[in-house]
Amino acid sequence: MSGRRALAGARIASWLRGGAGSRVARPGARPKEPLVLYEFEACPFCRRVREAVTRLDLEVLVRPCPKDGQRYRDEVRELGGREQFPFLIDPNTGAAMYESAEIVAYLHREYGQGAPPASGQAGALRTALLVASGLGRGAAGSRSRASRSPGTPLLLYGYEAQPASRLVREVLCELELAHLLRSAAPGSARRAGLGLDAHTRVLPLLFDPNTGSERSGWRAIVRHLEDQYALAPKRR
Ligand SMILES: N[C@@H](CCC(=O)N[C@@H](CS)C(=O)NCC(=O)O)C(=O)O
Repeated sequence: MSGRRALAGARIASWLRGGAGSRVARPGARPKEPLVLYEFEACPFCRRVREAVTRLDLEVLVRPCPKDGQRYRDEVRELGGREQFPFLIDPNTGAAMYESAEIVAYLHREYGQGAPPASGQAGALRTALLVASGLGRGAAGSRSRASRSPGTPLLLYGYEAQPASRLVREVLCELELAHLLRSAAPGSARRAGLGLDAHTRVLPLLFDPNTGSERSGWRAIVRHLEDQYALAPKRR
């Protein structure tokens, strides 16, 4: 699929989500340790949680668990008892939980001010809208591909509703590459330190401590991930 079509699909998803995950809103206390999130990109329930991560401007260690993933799924079964996603662990409080709406409520309670917006709450219609929002990206970010494991997690700056960030997260997910996701949506205090500009240094930004490299923009990041970690080609 061409980059333009992929971006269009990601844009439609963000548009259908009505701005959820596009900016920081009412963050509260900051966790000392990053939260740990087991999830996969194409899972609509996981998106509900990732939108809250953006809203609350959190830093989360993501361990991607695509459908047939080999790397982290066993861990989830051992820690939580079953393979269901999203699954969150908060090392700061010892909390571990499934259920996207419960996770979102928990994040708002611990790290926000006030209740989550309607888009972050459970309900048949809200869930249907979440599912519909992903249709433009088809199966991208749902199945694993053989990959090399990075010794140290990668570091990604981006945010949920940014279409270019989504294209990067899809590849991170398919290759099961653990990464520290540092939210950097409009309104985030992190943006000032990134030296972003309009052309050469843009989000998403990836730092790879394993190779000492830094990449800006989805095309350069995806190329890096494919070159360094993929052992099987992208599905068409
Ligand atoms: N009610 C749950 C539903 C979660 C759910 O059904 N997740 C799917 C992925 S979208 C899942 O875990 N499927 C099992 C699997 O992927 O192995 C929630 O809101 O978190």
